[in-house]
Amino acid sequence: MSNVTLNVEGMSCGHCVSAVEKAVSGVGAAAKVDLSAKTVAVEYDENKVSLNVIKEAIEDQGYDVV
Ligand SMILES: [Cu+2]
Repeated sequence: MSNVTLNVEGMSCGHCVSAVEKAVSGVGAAAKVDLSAKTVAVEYDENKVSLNVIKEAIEDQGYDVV
């Protein structure tokens, strides 16, 4: 398992949190959003999903991974 914390711009409320967490779980990873820190801690199995796919899933929801 890999753990990476991403800085994500554009998240502002609980709806954003669930959108991001749902998007990440949709590609087979787990996400924990810290709204005030603007971070998303992701945990994933690098044999199953790449970090790029996770980033794209978040960006597809309209947020910027910086
Ligand atoms: Cu929101």
